[in-house]
Amino acid sequence: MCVSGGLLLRHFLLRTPIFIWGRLVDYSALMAQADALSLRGLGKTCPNPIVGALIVDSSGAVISQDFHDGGLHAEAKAINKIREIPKGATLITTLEPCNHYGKTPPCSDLIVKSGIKKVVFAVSDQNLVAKGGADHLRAAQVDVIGGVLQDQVTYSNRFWLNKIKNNRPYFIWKIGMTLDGKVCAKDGNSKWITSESSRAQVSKLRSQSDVILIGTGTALADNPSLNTREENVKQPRRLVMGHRLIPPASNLKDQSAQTYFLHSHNLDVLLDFLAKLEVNQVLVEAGPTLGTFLMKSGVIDEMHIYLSPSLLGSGQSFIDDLGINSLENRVMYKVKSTEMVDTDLKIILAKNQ
Ligand code: AOF
Ligand code: ZN
Repeated sequence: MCVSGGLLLRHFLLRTPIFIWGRLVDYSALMAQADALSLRGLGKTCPNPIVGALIVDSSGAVISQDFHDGGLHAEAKAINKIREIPKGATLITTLEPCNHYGKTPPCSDLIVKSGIKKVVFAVSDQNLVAKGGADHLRAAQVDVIGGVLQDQVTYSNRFWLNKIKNNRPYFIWKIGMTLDGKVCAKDGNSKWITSESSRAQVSKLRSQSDVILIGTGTALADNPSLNTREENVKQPRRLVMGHRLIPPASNLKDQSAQTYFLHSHNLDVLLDFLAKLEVNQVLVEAGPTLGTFLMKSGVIDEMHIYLSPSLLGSGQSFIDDLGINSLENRVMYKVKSTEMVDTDLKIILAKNQ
């Protein structure tokens, strides 16, 4: 059975496998592959989205795939890899193809020229200057299906999508703490609260981040480098917020990565600066002072908590007084996932996902 467009049918197709030339093609499985591919662009694409694209032939076999890494758009990279697009090929892409002349010509035009007659995408383009690719393709007789695996891909691209919606980057606060919420012992030692495997995960998260934010307090107390141990990646940019001066010998002043010093305690100044950097996402590795300030300001979209199965009883808490006196005013998050990382429990919490 060969299936083609039609609104009702399309609605049906989003939930069920389909057949191409008698073969079963499950678009959600292919979209999951494109989604996984897109994640390889994390930390490399700002101010733009992460995007993964696959081309399958009429039998449903993947014949080309690529992802956006800050250069050409994913669809263009996947198309350019094949000399001649075979008849009956389908493009699977996590984002609706763009429809504008920006750094590159519109992907919608390239798709039409390539002879691809079917495009399946997950999330509509929310960028006002680039949107409209699906309509352009349909007008050129290309069969277009949108919304496949939309929730999953929306989550993967939450940094870019939220930036468009909220006009500010997405903030992730990473905290390694004891069971009683301590990030530093009474003697001032804050190193190695969490396991080696947890620290390796944080290193990876750094490599996927657009900028890492700390306060001068953490800079002076811990002298962190904030580098990633991942190989073949650019070290993430570092941003230190606060008025105190950082000594020239500080690791943050080494040549491994670009570091910005923002001599301010003001949220608007921070957001203006981040807008100039055009980042989609900020990894906050701050201590309680800056962390509490950002939490009170309402910008912490997500927390990654590494909970060590240990107790200190005394020492510094990860968060200070939020000025909340009643339960109904407490700050609520949703648990997105839990995972054992060696001996630690990792909890990802998000506000609006
Ligand atoms: C990307 N990569 O794979 C796709 C994008 O700045 P420009 O000219 O490259 O255009 C960026 C816009 O293009 C972006 O905001 C999004 O709307 C659309 N699609 N962008 O960087 C891609 N497919
Ligand atoms: Zn494009």
